[in-house]
Amino acid sequence: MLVFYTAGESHGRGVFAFLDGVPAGLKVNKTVIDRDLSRRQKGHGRGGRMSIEQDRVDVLAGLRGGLTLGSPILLAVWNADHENWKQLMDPWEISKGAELYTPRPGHADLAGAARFRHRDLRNVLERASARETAGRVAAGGLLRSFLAELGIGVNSWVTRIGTVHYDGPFDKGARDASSVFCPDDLATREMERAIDVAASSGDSLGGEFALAVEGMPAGIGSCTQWDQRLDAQLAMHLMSIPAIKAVQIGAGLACGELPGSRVHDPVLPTRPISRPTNNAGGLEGGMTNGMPVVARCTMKPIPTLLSGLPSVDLRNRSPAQASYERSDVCAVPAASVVGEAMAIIAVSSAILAGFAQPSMDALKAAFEEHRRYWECL
Ligand code: EPS
Repeated sequence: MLVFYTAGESHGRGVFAFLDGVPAGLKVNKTVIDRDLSRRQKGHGRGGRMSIEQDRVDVLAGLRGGLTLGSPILLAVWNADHENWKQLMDPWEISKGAELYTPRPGHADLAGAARFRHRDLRNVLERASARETAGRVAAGGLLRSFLAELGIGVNSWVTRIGTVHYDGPFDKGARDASSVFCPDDLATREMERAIDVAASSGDSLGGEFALAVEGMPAGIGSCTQWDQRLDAQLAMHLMSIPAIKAVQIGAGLACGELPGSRVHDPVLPTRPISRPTNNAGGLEGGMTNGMPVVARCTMKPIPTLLSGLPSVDLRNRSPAQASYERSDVCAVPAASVVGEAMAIIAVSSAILAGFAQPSMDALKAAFEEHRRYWECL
């Protein structure tokens, strides 16, 4: 079983990711993790904080000589900005001056004040901040090596910023050349423009990204128990990304409009068995069906607005404008990288549940035996 958690505050010392259940003997590639961390920091529309940070993974436990030990893994991404917040974020004694009392609509501030009875909303936002997703990407970057050993790859790309939509094919080179991680030149320019227009009026923009998991044999996940369904796990992992408001698998919403004859993908007598269409998004009955696993996530606009949304000062309930220090205008490209990490974690978790082995060699042998079985079915 894979255990994955994060810790850390946005302006504290760093963000940390804890992984347990990764088999021994996995060769981990630091460059792959750091590349993902760096991609997460990019994207047209990112704010001032990203010019302060240069995220890199620091391994605190669980690796020796580039290989996993089979013991718990602890990863750190240090916050360079902590230097500027030392007195305000000290674990023992803090100086005053950065308290917040006016909740930002759309952020965790108000609900967190009710949940934890914090008066100073900074105590909520420090953990609710999407800075936490650096820990997710570090963990996902490590597990990318695990999936690669099994012949599985995970990619995402941006398909919408505001009203600008792209529904063409995926191309990795084109995505990596795009300032908004959209594999199309024209759409990239229009998306950039939409972000600039939002920025110039003190506003923010959301959007959508797609992701695909390739190389999965059929039969990963399970139909026997609700929480073992891979579609449910994938949706939960993706929905947990800050600001994600909708997750669709395969044809998603369109399935509700079309008759069965146009939704269900025919089964062809090839070897391995194939499907001419992929409306199911690679998942049937909570298990992979041999087709790429395909999902889409919709992200709401960033809730911290330069223009300031109407709110109240919780000290006296008087009307007040939500506070603004600095913020991203659009973080959909960054979220798409977090989406890859969360999909990697969901899929790795399902594989480890199905093929639990303490060493990578034994797990690989069991997984490859399963793949051969599927390919000859
Ligand atoms: C965030 C606010 C901004 C973002 C941050 C998420 O940070 P700050 O409050 O320091 O200006 O830059 O995202 C990150 C730091 C990151 O690494 O993604 C928020 O309120 O959620």
